[in-house]
Parts: sequence; structure tokens; C-alpha cells
Amino acid sequence: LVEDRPSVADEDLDSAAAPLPSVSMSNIERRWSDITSYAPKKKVQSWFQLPNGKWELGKIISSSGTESVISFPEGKVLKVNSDSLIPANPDILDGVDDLMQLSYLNEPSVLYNLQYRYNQDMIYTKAGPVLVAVNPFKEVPLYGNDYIQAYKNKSIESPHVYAIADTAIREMSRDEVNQSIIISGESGAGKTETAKIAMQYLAALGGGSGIEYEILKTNPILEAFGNAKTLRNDNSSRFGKLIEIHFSETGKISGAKIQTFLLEKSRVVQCAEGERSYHIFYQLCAGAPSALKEKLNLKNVGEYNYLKQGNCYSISGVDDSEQFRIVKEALDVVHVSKEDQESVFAMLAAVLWLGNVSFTILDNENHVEAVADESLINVAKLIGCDIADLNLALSTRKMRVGNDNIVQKLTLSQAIVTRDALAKSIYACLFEWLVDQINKSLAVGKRRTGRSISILDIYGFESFDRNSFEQFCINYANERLQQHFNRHLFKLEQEEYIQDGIDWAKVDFDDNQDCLNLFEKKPLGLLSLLDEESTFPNGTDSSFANKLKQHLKSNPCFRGEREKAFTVSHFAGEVTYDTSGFLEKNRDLLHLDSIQLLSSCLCHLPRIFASNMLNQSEKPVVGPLHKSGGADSQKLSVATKFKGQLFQLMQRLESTTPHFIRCIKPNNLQSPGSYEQGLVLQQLRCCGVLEVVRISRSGFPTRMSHQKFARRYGFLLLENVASQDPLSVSVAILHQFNILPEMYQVGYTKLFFRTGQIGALEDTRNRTLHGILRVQSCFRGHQA
Ligand code: AD9
Ligand code: MG
Repeated sequence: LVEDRPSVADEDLDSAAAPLPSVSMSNIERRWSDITSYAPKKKVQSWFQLPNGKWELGKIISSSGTESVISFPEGKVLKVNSDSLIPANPDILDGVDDLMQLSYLNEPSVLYNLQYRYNQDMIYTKAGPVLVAVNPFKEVPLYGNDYIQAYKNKSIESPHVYAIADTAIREMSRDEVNQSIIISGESGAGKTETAKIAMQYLAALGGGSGIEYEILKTNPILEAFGNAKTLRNDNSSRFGKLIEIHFSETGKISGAKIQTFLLEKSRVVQCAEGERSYHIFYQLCAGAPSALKEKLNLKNVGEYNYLKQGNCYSISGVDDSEQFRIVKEALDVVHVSKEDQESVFAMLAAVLWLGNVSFTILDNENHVEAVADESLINVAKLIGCDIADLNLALSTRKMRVGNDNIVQKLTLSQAIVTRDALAKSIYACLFEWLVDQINKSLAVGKRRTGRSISILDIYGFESFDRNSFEQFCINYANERLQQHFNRHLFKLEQEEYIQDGIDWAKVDFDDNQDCLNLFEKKPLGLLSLLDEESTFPNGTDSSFANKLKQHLKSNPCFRGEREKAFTVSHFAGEVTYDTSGFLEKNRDLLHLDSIQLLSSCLCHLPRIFASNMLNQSEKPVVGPLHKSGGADSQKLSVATKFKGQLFQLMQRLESTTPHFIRCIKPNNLQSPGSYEQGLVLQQLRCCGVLEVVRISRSGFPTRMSHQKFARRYGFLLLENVASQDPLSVSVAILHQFNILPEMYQVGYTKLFFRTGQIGALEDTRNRTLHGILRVQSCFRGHQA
């Protein structure tokens, strides 16, 4: 049997650049072995973990309780501790399209099953109610109209994003409940592509009014302005997105609404070596027609400081100038007027020129003023302000001392911060404004039913060598989503048991409420303490870190680290955050002088931006109160605003039926055909796929109807059963094989088993069938 099984290609295993994480008998496996004590049997296939962390499939030659002898396909034979063996599934289960069908649900079996399918371009697999999508990094022939029709007619059943979208549509009309498709996974795992594939299906089935075309066209716009090339993904989304697609009574799309979360502003003014700023800058420089170039004084990308830092100007296989044409066309479709488009491009050029503004030092206190060169002149011209006003806004700050207004000169470093803050704000406001325009164009028509399908494409859990404020917010969001995920799946599980009338003893599951409390508790939670420290004029990243250590040291999810760092135990693992920059990023101040400058501009966009910023500032305050009485705009902190958005999002999702898609990145090279076990395993753990498995495992994950069970194993019965009905036959089988009463439950229609029970039966069935075949061939041999 072992020899027949296509083995994991060695070169795939060897290509794993990073050492595999230690996967020997994780907690999950231990829990698993608590439920079924696996006694290795002769000739049975088993997983064994090599010292390098890779799993290898072998066949047990002999076993004496604590020790087993196992042979591997290439002839190697090892004597190993029986405890270190993990059962493998019988061959008939190779590449099953739902991991729940595996008799033995363990990490190596799940990894192997996904890889088996991936090697055949079957990138989608179900894990119970969750769809797992492994990024193919190449075109796979699974999409387009023929497939859409096939899923619509239900003539294909294999797992697919289309099938998920189809279920969402059906359940929306059947149950009259809003639906959501929640896509997660780490950077480059395929979330955005998956979201587009789902939208494609919804547009095809709900199309007709023409609005679906507009909805699809929002993708190139948002990607141009909100995506960038990073080291992990050439088209990385630097914002989270929820798109709510509304349907009319006749099932046609009637409109849509987009909400975005936490755009990475810092990328506008700085990016790492080998990365790019937002695509649109390169697209504009490459694709603007000469008249526009002249009007905006556009230069080559290499002339702009903000774009120079990454030392990366192009993306292989991408034509920025062609992309620019596509974006302009899309802007037309969503009704952004030509005039507005030109203003948008002017803002982009202004941001680029701002990065080139330099300063001269005036005195020995390092005070500066901006150099009145081409850059400064261009910025002033593009936003429509006075050169002198711009210079003042960049190099001075108005302060109130007592009853007097004084003007303070900025130092070089302060001026640079001010300049960059202005550039970041203009860009972020532009992004928000664009989303507003898109929403106006997609506004839900009058004949709305109030029914919708929302698609959430949000950054997955992140854990890097160095984790900052952005990871802090992202991981907090994931913690919330994970709770939603756990609770929902658990509920589903419970419902099925109740429906089939089986005993439902309460099954525990790890809730992550403790970790959420660590973030959210008032006044002594991470977010409250961060906000408090951000309002103190003398607050620094170190004083913040100290405060955390002082107040949270007894929290089991928290650990203070050396210097300015701290560690949080997230559901997906521990992450150590470096607090450097936390306060500044949380305050995200734009000085009132800059806002006033924007509000005095001749161009309409800067004025809109200024008034939006002032509107936001009316809410509760966070921001350093200067001893002298601050003239800074006081506004909601970034973390508080994000938390508010997140709560709103969760509320919205709570009222929907969720459908989960977990995207998996099989390698870090963005290349097809390579499947790194360690990397995949890490993600399966992080995005909770093994958690679903675990939740199910603490119940009765294997289900089989009475009929199927009786048909499949009935021939193994040694004695005749009085009644031939499937239930009686099934019960007789259970008795004959001594399956312990706590290992199964008999429902109205199905039998429910603990993990591993069917596996053992299946092994017996196979051995018996082999025996029968051998006897038959002997018998035929005799006859001949
Ligand atoms: V990030 O968190 O925004 O950095 P995503 O969104 O998870 O990330 P994305 O959807 O951008 O990843 O996918 C990355 C790349 O993988 C795409 O640019 C495609 O080249 C590739 N990809 C992803 N899914 C598919 C697919 N179903 N078919 C073909 C795919 N290629
Ligand atoms: Mg993305």
C-alpha cells in the first residue's frame, strides 16, 4: 500500500528555506491522543517525524507496545518510540475534498492532504464549514463563465470560492438573512484575489442592472491607491476592506458600499529597500499623457525622494503605464469627473514634490526655513496656495501662550516631521475621498431589500522579527475576528448534534476573551493605557512601555520584555512588540497650521480634506497638550478610531451568516509548484484551521449515515443479525468491534464518532478485503 502512494516530492521538501518549526506532538496532537489511544498495528501506515521536522510516511513492520519498527519507502528501517508515531489515513482517503472526511485528523495528515490536492491544481479544500485556499501563484483553469454556470447549476461539487458565494446567495434569499464572506490569511496568501473571484460570481449571478460592472471596477482603483509592492507580495493591500453588496427583491445587485480600515500612511513617505510606495505614483509618472505631465511638472519616478528610498521602480510583469489607463477608465465608470480626476492627479504630484522640499538652517539652534526651489513652488501651485504660506506652515508653528499668539520656528527634524505629516495626510484624505466618491456612485438604489452579502478582505495575523504599532492593530483585529470564528463554528457544531438528537455534553473550546480583555479593558488595558500616555505631553514610548509593565504584569496574556518591548500571547502565537513610534503613530497629529493651510487653498480637494479633518477633531480628545496651551488639532487617537471601526464591523458581521475562507501561502517566493510544509503548517495553526479541527475533535467529527455504515462494514459481521435494517446492522458492527460507548453516538439519521474510530474499522476492512482477494486469487490459481 505504501509504495502505491505518490510520495511527497523530495525537491519540494528540500526547497523549504526556513527550518521547520518543531511540530513534534504539539498540544493538539496530545489532546488528540488523549481521545484515542493509538496502538500501532502491523502493516498500518504511520507518520514519523524526522529530526529535521519533516513528516515521513512509513509502514509499521512490528510493534511491541512502547517500541515499533517502521520501514520507509526508500528502504530505510527505524526502531522508534511508539508514542512518536501518528496514524496516517488509508489510501482511499488520499486527497479528500473535505478534511473532515479524514479518519485521522492530525497535522501531518492535513498537510499531506492539502499538498496532494495542490499538486494537482486542486487549490480549494473544505475544512468542515471553512474553505481553505492554497495560493497557486499561477493561472489555474478553475474560473470564468463555464465554471460559474457549473456551480450555479450545481453540476460541479468540488470546493470553490464560487460554491461559497453560491451558498451565500442561496442562504440570503432562503433565510432572508444578510451574509458575509470573511477572508483571512497572511500577506500574499491570496485574500484580495479570492475576494475578486467571489465578487465575479456575485456579479455574474446578480448582474443585469449594470451596477455590477461599476462594482468590479472599484478593484483597480482601490488597488492602485491602496496596494503596493512589498517584500511579501507584489500587490500587497495596505488597508482592510469590507464591501457590502446589496440585492433587490428579484435577486439583482442594487448597489454596494465600501468601508476601508487603517490605510498604512507611513508608506507614502518611507518604504523599505526593495519595496514600493503606492502603485498609483508609478502609474501616474509612467502613464500620464504629456499635457498632464507638463501641467503637473511631473518627472521620472527616480527624481522623487519618496519613491527613491525603496530603490525599486517596477514590478516584473506589470506595465504601470497600461495600469494608469485602466485606472482612469475605472474612474470614469464610477463617475469621477475628468475635472476631479485631474485634481486627484494634482494631489498625487503635490505629495511627490513635497518629498523633495528641503530646508536651510538659519541659526545655531537648528531653526529652518524651506528652500524656495522648484519643489516648493510646485507644491504651492498644485494645491493652490501661496509659496510664503506654505513655507511658514512647514517651518513654523503658531502657539498660544497665555493670551498671546506666538510663532515658534521649527528645527530641522521638526520641519521634516511636519512636511511628512502633511504629505501623509493629503494622501490618506485623498484615499478616503475616493472611497466616498465610489460609494456615492454605487449608492444603493431605492428598490433595496436591505439584503446584502459582505466580503471582508482584511490583513491576517502578522508576526515579524520586529513588530510595531501596525502589527499591534492588525493582530488586535484578528483576535476579534478569531473570536467571531470560534463562536460561530462552535454554534454550528452544537446545532448539528441537537438536530440529530444526540447527547450534547458541553464541549470546551479555547475562547480568546482573555486576550481581548488585555487589549480592551478600561482603564487598565493596552488600548486605554496607550491613549492615556498619548495625551501626556511628556509621554514617550518608554514611559508607555513601563506603564504596561507596571499595570499588566500579572495578566497571563502579557509579558514585559527588556527595554521598550512587550509580548502578547495571541491565539495564533506570541508576538513581541517594540513600542518605538507607538505614541507618534497613535497620535497621528497634523498641526493646525497645516490644516489651516489646506483650508486656505484655491483647489477644492485640499479644502475638503481640511474640513474633514476638522470635523473629526470635534470628537473626544487625544493629543499632547502643550504646556503652553496647544494649538494642535485634537482628535480621536488612531487606536481608538480603529477599535470603534472594529466594533462596528463586528456588530455588522454578527447579524450575518458568515462563510469563512482561509487563504494559505505555500511558499515565500511567490512561485508556483512549491509547497513548504513548515510554512503551511504555521499558517494552518495561525488562521485557526487546526482550531476548527480541534473544536470538532472534542466532539464527534466523523459522521456517517446508518445506511452507508451498514453497507460499508456489514460484511465484516461474523454472526447474522436478526433484523437487516441499517440501524440494527450498524449497532451489531459497533458491538462486534468493541467500539466503546463513549466513542460514538447514535443519532436519528447518522452515527457520530470520535476521531480515529472509523480509521480502525477501515484498517480491518482493508485487511479483510486483502485476505479475501488473496484467497480468491489462490482459488482461481487452483482452478486454472
Ligand atoms: V496582502 O495581505 O494584501 O499582502 P493577499 O491579498 O492575501 O496579500 P493577493 O490576493 O494579493 O494576496 O495574492 C497575491 C498573489 O498571488 C496575486 O497577485 C496572484 O499573483 C497570486 N494569486 C492569489 N490567488 C490566486 C489565484 N486564485 N489564482 C492565481 C493567485 N493566482
Ligand atoms: Mg490583499
